Amino acid sequence: MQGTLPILYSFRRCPYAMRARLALAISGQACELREVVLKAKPAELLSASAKASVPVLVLPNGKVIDQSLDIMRWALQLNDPAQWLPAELEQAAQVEAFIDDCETTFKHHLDRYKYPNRYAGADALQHRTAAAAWLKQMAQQLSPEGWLFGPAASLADMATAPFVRQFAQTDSLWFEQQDWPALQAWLNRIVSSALFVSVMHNYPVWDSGTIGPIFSGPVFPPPLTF
Ligand SMILES: N[C@@H](CCC(=O)N[C@@H](CS)C(=O)NCC(=O)O)C(=O)O
Repeated sequence: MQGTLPILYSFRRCPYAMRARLALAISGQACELREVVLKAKPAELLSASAKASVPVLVLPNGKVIDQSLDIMRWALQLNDPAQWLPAELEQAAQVEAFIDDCETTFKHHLDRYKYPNRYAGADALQHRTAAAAWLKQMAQQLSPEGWLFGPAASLADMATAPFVRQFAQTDSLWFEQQDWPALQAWLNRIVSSALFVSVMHNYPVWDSGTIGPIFSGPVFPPPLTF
């Protein structure tokens, strides 16, 4: 049954779901959270979105948003206290292109580095090298303040950090040994933030037909700069 809060179908470790939760949390938009198991998706998720990937957000009016970036934009358009959305059209296009490149080029190599057995003929180390080259280029883009587009965090940082985190965790010792101080600092700053920690809370798997727990971000004292 649909209540007054949006329903978020989520999977804690999914980088797409992570970024959706980041935007929902910073916007202050509370949701009913339904933690799913990807191998046993609940009927409610399948009927909301035939595509059945997570995250999926079902609004109280029945509208379904089933792309993580669209969920981010929806939440930030309601409330964007840290000004993650680019203010200018030209920058918006650059941010869009950057996120797209991360999801295609970087993620292609990340998946084959992390799960070589799922891809016939994939050489994990070759893909690690290719992903690392992408990251080196990304690091060159970091501003003196340590963010991808300008002096503060933006949609680009938040939409891509969950994928870089996944890359770092694949072999954390190797990642820490690389000479990428600015990139490592960028990732650490994001994943150790109160916001990120809050969206990684462990919720029990949702039982079909029940009401899930309320998900909402931490309350930050103004001014909010992250
Ligand atoms: N383009 C989608 C991709 C979401 C996606 O691929 N999520 C993965 C989990 S990380 C998923 O649900 N895969 C479907 C499955 O494993 O059955 C988005 O941005 O929301």
